[in-house]
Amino acid sequence: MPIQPIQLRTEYRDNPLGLDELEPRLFWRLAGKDRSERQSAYRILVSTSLEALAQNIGDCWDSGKTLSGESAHIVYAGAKLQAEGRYYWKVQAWDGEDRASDWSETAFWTMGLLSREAYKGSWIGRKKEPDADMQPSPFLRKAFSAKGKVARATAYATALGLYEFHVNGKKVGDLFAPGFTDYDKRVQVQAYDVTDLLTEGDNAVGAVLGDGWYCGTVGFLGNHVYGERPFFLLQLNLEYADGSKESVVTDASWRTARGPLQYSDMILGETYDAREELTGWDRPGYDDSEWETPDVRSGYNGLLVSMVEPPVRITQTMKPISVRRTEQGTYIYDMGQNMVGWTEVKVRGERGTKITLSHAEMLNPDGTLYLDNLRVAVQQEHYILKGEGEERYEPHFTFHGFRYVELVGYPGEPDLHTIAGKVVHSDTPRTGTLETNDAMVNKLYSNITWGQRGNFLSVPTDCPQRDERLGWTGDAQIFARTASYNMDVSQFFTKFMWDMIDSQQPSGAFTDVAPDAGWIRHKMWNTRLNWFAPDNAGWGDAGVVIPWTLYLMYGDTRILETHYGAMERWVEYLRQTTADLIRPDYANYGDWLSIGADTPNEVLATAYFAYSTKLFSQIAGVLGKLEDEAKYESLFQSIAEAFRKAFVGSDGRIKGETQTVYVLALQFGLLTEELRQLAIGHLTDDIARKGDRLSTGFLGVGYLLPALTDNGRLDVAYGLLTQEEFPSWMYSIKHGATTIWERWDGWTEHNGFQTPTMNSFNHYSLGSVGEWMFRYMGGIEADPARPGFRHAVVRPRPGGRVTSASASYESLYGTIVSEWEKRPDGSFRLRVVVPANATAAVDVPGVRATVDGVAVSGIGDSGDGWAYEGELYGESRFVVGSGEYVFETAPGI
Ligand code: RAM
Repeated sequence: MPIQPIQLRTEYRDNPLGLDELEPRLFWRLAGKDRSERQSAYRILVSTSLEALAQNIGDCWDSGKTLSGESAHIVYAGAKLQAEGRYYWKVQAWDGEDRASDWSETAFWTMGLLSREAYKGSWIGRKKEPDADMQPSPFLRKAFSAKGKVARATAYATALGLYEFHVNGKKVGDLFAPGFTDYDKRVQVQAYDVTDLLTEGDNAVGAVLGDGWYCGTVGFLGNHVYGERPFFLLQLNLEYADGSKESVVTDASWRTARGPLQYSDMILGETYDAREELTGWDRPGYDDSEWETPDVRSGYNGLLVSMVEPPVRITQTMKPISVRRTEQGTYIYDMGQNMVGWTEVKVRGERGTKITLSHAEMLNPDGTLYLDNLRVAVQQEHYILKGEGEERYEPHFTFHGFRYVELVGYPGEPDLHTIAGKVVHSDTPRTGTLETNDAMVNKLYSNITWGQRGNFLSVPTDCPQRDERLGWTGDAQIFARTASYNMDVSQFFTKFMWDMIDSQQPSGAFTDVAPDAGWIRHKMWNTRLNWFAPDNAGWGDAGVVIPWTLYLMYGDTRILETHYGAMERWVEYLRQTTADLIRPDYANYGDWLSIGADTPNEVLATAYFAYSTKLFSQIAGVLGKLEDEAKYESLFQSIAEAFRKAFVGSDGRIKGETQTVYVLALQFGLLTEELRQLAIGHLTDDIARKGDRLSTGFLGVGYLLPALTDNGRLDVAYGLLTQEEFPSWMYSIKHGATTIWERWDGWTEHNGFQTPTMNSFNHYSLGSVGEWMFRYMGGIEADPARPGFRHAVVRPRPGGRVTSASASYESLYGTIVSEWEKRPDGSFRLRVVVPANATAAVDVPGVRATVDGVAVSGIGDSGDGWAYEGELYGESRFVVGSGEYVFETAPGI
């Protein structure tokens, strides 16, 4: 059997709807059982007709048999795509021996409306209630008649605010739509196929609106950041069986009313009065004569773009592990996990009874909820019963970060089945797994993934509980590589780059927070301190680091092309605001939340300036812009030289002498060979002096273990990984952490809780060690020359108390596995799986290797999917094609 194309995707997605990308990229994987399976050619057919496609007619595009091994990012190159077009496609592949596969199954995508003029509707909302401080959520509805059988119905919906869309009594779509963008500049539009929900004759559509990021509380910026109240826009396009067309759009003919949602705010929680439910409001035949005429907004100047980010969904339901009755008669539940989302509650009781659900991450020593770290956030729901048997309730436009839930005013005796925790985040499917022989290391990895689940909600937020929850760019860039091992963040970060672009300053500066939520525009930063300035080192650099990460992990060159100019402006901005290539002391966050170490701002900022410049030169190289590549490489060399002159002594000591100055200089390539040797000595001396402990903050921590490992001190890296004394990762785990904490000292035995003004227990930044765990410990590394894991480097590094590890990564080509064990006799076993159409270089720690139990003799090609390249510094190197291989090395090494 030759290879077979499977899992077709368009723009990284399964059958996406409403694209506005005129040259969408196509992806597939290849299934094949033999070793070294590869594709030598493909043929793609695209048609608007399933019948034509079945007859192998690609009337929109027939790529012809194309000699190419590429099976990802194939750019559509057929007839011009039309608004609302539905495009079916399939692909055939040829293997290395030129044997043709069967045609794949058919996939499709649809195009969106493509032009502003195509939106015929108006933005509608409900007038403010004069006396209410917190506004009730508006309900909107429209009854209409479909004059015949509906052959196709597509709804294009969005809101300034949040919306929940309903069609004939059914809720359609996902959570927190349309997502967080800079609403002054753009809003995402969601497309839904609602054909099956409509009937001939009477129908009804409706929406419930939430304030969301548009007009509700955003972080600590207060409310009304973009607008005063929410508005909804709908274009429902109907195609009848007879070919005629009709649209139902939002306009003044809709009806609006308030319903049971007294208020629902991201940061301030929700109150729901079930007595005010509008039963049947989203169905035809409902009497809306008492409802009001909606308020029509005059217009909107931002862009209407097709949804790029993955939808927010409930991905898991958690059961509490215990419940305890307090002296006050309330009940405190422990979910067993610090999680993000909300609680669903079941209740029976008298009409008018009010119950309250309160959420917290930690407990005070007296067992009460620790609420001090929430600042102005109120993680509470109030539910007022209608008293009609069992009632189930979960909130609508709010979310919380919590492990503990307090139930107040509950009628009767609640038990472990009364509540359930709903885990809510951007639905970025899991791509990584990692397990070792060490339970604490496994727990650390689990905590890292929970940090990501808890904080990737439309944008990468810093924390999910207090009044902040903003897209801090420094946090995002340091964690981006870890994030992309854990989950498929291709679309998530593609969208976030638009947020960064929308907030990029005219000067070229990328901001500390994106979307900047009006913060810069409204000059809400403190100019004297440069606090919340637009260009902090390690924050603004996200504008270069994130596209580069998407290139490495997904082989995405379009993201580099699209944002090339913006990245160039950033590097030029940095260049122009330096004196003699040394960045001024203008990086106020520094190595944020480092512990017992103060990295000088100018050292840190100059190092990051060099790093952004170097990445930009590499990006220019990838895009074939050779002049720029040379120009910025030479700028990088000059910055490195200026850095050494200004900050590095001949003894290799770097100004500040913190662990972070050493690791940044080492990892960004700022030192000469001689200085490198000296610097690694100073770094390890500092670690030893601190009792084998770290002192790095957000920026240093991501490079700490890589710097040690790359410079021959794997032993020190493992020592830090498994250090259990404060400050360390394991310290928090020893004290019950189920997520990564914002601060090393969020809670300590000696001081208890840190200052409540900034003490999140769910912040992923210090979890950027996940990158090292995959790249070095697990050993799954990307090769920048053949990115996206077309060619992987598998190089596991056993050490410390970690004697076995199993890592897997779901790449664009399929699953890569690196599973190893170091035995007490020193022998080493490694199982590697490489997906079809990919290859890997495998470095096995040890010599005298065998492959599948057969001793390797001499350098060369085995003819069985692998080639032995020989021994190198105590390692054996193989190059392998797809398939599964078991490598072993002799004992005693
Ligand atoms: C705090 C948050 C965030 C960080 C900024 C500098 O508000 O901890 O993670 O990026 O400060």
